[in-house]
Amino acid sequence: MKIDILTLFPGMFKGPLTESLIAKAREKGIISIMVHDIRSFTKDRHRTADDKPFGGGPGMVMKIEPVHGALKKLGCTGKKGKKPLVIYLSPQGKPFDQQKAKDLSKKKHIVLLCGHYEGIDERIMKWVDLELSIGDYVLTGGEIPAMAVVDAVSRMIPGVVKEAGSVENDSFYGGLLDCPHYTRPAVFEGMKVPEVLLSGHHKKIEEWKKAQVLARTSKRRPDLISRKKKA
Ligand code: 9WO
Repeated sequence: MKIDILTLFPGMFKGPLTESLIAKAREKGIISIMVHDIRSFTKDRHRTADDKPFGGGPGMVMKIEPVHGALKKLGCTGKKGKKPLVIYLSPQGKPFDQQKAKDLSKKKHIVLLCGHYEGIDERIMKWVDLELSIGDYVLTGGEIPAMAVVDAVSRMIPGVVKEAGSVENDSFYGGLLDCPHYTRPAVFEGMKVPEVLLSGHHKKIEEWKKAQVLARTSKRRPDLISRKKKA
């Protein structure tokens, strides 16, 4: 899978893309992720990427020409042919969830467009296929949400996370909260690990996990239980 990220702040992506499982998946060639600086598509002497909003108001708006130039270079603006899926990250988008992550992980090529300041000139929406929100809060830009999408989508691609697909995603646990986890030591400052986990009794362990998943989810996120019943 190919992921292109368009941003005015490419440096923000260095950490998340060069550490841990995402870095490994890139090295293995399972995913190709490229970050492009929108400013490099400006054509004026001052490399202007933003301007004052028409109609007044606070802050700055990202200019359409450099963003359009970047989308054009990635083949997102043509009339025909297989085009990448262009996704804009904004609080106005549809909620991004595990199902969306799974769906997107099957795409060949996606482009994540990150706005900053008060956003991008609305006319850019002509080339945007999907607007996604990772939650109901406003950030300084779409960069962190783009990283969240890259991370969630990448781990759904076979080979990125060990045992992906089988264990949590398609099983009973899908759509519900995870159970608690423990590792050595078996006792820490007097706190014991639940006995059943040390018993070696696999059937009882599975039953315990299932009960934990249901108890936690109904207590903390009852909405997920009613959603699952409907699905
Ligand atoms: C700025 C602003 C200032 C005053 C009043 C309202 C305002 N809204 C915004 C705004 O939405 N700015 C955005 C900043 C423009 C697009 C990029 N930015 C962004 C994306 N912030 N938060 C997101 C985001 C994206 C996906 N999921 C959650 C949040």
